[in-house]
Amino acid sequence: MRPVRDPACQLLPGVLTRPERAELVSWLETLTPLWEQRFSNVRPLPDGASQRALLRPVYWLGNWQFACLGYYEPPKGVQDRAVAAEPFPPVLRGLVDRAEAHVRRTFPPAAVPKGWRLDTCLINFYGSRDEGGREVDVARVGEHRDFEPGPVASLSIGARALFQFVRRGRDAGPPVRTMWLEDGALQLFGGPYWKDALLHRVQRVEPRPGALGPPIEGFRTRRINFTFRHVPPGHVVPYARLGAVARADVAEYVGTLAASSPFWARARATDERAP
Ligand SMILES: O=C(O)CCC(=O)C(=O)O
Repeated sequence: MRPVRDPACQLLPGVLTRPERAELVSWLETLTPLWEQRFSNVRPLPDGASQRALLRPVYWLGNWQFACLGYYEPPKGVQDRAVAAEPFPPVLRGLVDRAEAHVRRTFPPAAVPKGWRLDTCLINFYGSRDEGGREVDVARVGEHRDFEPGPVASLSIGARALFQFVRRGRDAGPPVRTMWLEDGALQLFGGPYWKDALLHRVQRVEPRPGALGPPIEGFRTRRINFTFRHVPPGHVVPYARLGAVARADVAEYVGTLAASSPFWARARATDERAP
């Protein structure tokens, strides 16, 4: 890994070897991503909101931030937000160890909080949805920020994506920085400017024939992004210890995950034994 000009916002091309990429693609095929609803089905919807599916299927490692529980958002939104999930497979563990070492070597020290580790991973599946036989492109993410503390590392595979940083409240104006995220590239950003003052978004993903990753009913994936973040371990809750309402919110998702993941099958069995 070699540093680039701005230490708090870097783009490192080609971080995976061919065998690592092949291992990652085979491992991805074992996953059953979830296509979550944005809000709870057991609690009232927020004022003015209507229920909808997320634009894309997802899978989480380290901890799962179910959309219906609200995402991890310290300092207030930390309880029952991050549910203990599967560990990283060896190929991602190796990449994350290299990324953490690179961040510690090249980032401004003030941008790396004490205890920071890349212990959480959101895997986003970008592509098109089948709507009555018509392919509808939903490969984008609107402007937002990631609330987990410290730098994030983002690995892309598949079709390249147009990624932009924009000023908060001025997203119709010119982007502050535009990057093409290519297959095998690792993007790193952190610190108060890139991570907190600006928002980021994926504007579009280039076309690509065929499909990537596991089969997902009604969806064709052409890009997969892994966003690694940090959630302090004290804020990660095992499924069996989630509050009763939160557990009811996610029970069906956990049932789906348990059907193909030994980790989630154990989490669910532990919950069934709980008093
Ligand atoms: O897909 C990407 O490159 C960015 C994903 C992202 O912004 C996020 O997961 O918060």
